[in-house]
Amino acid sequence: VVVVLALTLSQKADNLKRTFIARCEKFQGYDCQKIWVAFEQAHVGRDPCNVPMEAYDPLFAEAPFKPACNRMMFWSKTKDVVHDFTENRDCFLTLEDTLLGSVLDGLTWCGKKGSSETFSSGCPGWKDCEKNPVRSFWNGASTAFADVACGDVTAMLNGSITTPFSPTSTFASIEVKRFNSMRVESLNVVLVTRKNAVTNCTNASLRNLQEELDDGIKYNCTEVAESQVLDCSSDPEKPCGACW
Ligand code: ZNA
Repeated sequence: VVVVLALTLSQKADNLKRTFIARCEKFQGYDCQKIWVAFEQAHVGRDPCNVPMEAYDPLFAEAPFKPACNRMMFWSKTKDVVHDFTENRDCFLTLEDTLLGSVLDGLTWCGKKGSSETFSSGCPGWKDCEKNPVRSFWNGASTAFADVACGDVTAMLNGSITTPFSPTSTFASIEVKRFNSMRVESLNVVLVTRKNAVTNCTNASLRNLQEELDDGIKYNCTEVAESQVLDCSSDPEKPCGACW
């Protein structure tokens, strides 16, 4: 039983590497083996509850986030609709459209003290401990991606919840704080609404968002029906500026 279990575990980690490399190879001009090694060294052999986000700095140096002024899209609680949109249209770029974001999206991984392997099961969950390898990666990636934000920045937030700008979200706790008025001209919130929307642009949490912004960054908010976002993803002829 122990042998079968050990085989299953190592096979899962092999799958993770295969997925990582296959997704990475969709991007031209990178050494994916080298990127994998930088990824491994961030978590391998470490206590899976004690991986700081700085552990990923060598990985971020290997495949840096490049600024895409006026096209950068942040999001919170809108994962499906935002990626449906960015997969179909070139208007905007989310973190998950970058090399490292797309390679690791949806994956779970960790190391173990005294082991040189990467595991893809038996890893701490998002909330089990703060410094787990997955959460630290996304915190570090969100920091680095927000640091290069420039021009007019867009954020897709969820108008079907009472607190679209939640203080505990990555968007509020990390990304907004990194927007620098030297680089970022404006933040444009797209508040995605459904028929029974509970929130509009006058929402209290969005007032907090405006107060959080670095002085000099302009702020706009537009309520957009989810159906309108989906229509625009399926119509590549429609100019990006006509979506909302
Ligand atoms: N692609 C990701 O898995 C991911 C992306 C994870 C964390 C952060 N990001 C960045 S930050 C993303 O590119 C957006 O710009 C920002 C969204 O983060 P958020 O404001 O915290 O929004 P959210 O919808 O609460 O969380 C985003 C994602 O984080 C989720 O889809 C999950 O993958 C993960 N997550 C957040 N909270 C939990 C969680 N996973 C498990 N348990 C949780 N409690």
